[in-house]
Amino acid sequence: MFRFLKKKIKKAKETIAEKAIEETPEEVKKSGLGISEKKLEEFLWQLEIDLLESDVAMEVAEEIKRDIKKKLVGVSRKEARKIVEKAIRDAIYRILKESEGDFFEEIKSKEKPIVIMFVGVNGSGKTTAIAKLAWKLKNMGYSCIIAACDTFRAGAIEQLGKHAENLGIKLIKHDFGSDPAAVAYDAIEHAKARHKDVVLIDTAGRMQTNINLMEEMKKIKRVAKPDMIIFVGDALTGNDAIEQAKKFHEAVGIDGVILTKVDADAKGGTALSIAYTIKKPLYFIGIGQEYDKQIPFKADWMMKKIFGEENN
Ligand SMILES: Nc1nc2c(ncn2[C@@H]2O[C@H](COP(=O)(O)OP(=O)(O)O)[C@@H](O)[C@H]2O)c(=O)[nH]1
Ligand SMILES: [Mg+2]
Repeated sequence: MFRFLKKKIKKAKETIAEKAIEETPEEVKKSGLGISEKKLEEFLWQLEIDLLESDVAMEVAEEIKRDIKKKLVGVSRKEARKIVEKAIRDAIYRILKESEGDFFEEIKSKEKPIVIMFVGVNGSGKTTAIAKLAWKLKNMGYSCIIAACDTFRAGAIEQLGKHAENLGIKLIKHDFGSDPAAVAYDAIEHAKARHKDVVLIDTAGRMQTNINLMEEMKKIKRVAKPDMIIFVGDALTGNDAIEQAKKFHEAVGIDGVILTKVDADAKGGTALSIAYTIKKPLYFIGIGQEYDKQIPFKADWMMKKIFGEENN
């Protein structure tokens, strides 16, 4: 996980602490400064490219660069060496910390049934994320209903049906090709009648540029009036996932993010930047196919992965 990002950050730490200081002209050093602004710019430029190559979103890479620069320009030579690592760490930690959110705390205060709608392109991992969350919610004592509103993709209803059966959770479904908003409506009515706690609405994917898809999402939203809309993105698609998140956010408004397939993500930039880019929390990350492989996103967890010594 995050091998790329880890390597790039390590490189930045070393080059700024060694080369940027060494290569700062004598006359600047004599004035007591550790790194000249020009030298620092050069190395931060390289860091920015490295971050972009690790799937970090442009605006996030720039923010990190600005943050580091603020801390390092004008410090003494002795100080510079000491604070390079801290400056880089702090810049990244601030972004990660802002990405945190407590999903379970968030739903606690909501009136039941709590309706949660999941959106995202085909294959991003919506159905799996719903099954994992339903498993978790059930273990926490919430009663759940799942609404099979992906009536578009062949096999989608059966896939969800299998999960529902495994988990012992009621699935509300109509036929393939039917109106997804009607399925959502039925599921919510069912939940109200049976005093269920949570309704999880699965939706169809296709492409985020597909106008029909966005219209369909808006219609489901109008009918279901969800308490929360969660965008599900695939970490492996990098900046695409971030662009998708923005598109869905524009169309229906997103309250939080689940990033899937993080277990297979060698880069790491998507996890670092997706929530920060749309200013919504990254509630969970998917780290495998099993039900228990979806964990709340924590800044400290990711810091350990990208600054820690262990090789993963
Ligand atoms: N390795 C891994 N695979 C995942 C994860 N989440 C989903 N998948 C796989 O990604 C594929 C697409 O998932 P699915 O839930 O059907 O996506 P949907 O089209 O958005 O509903 C499936 O083969 C899942 O098993 C994850 O966190 N890690
Ligand atoms: Mg699906």
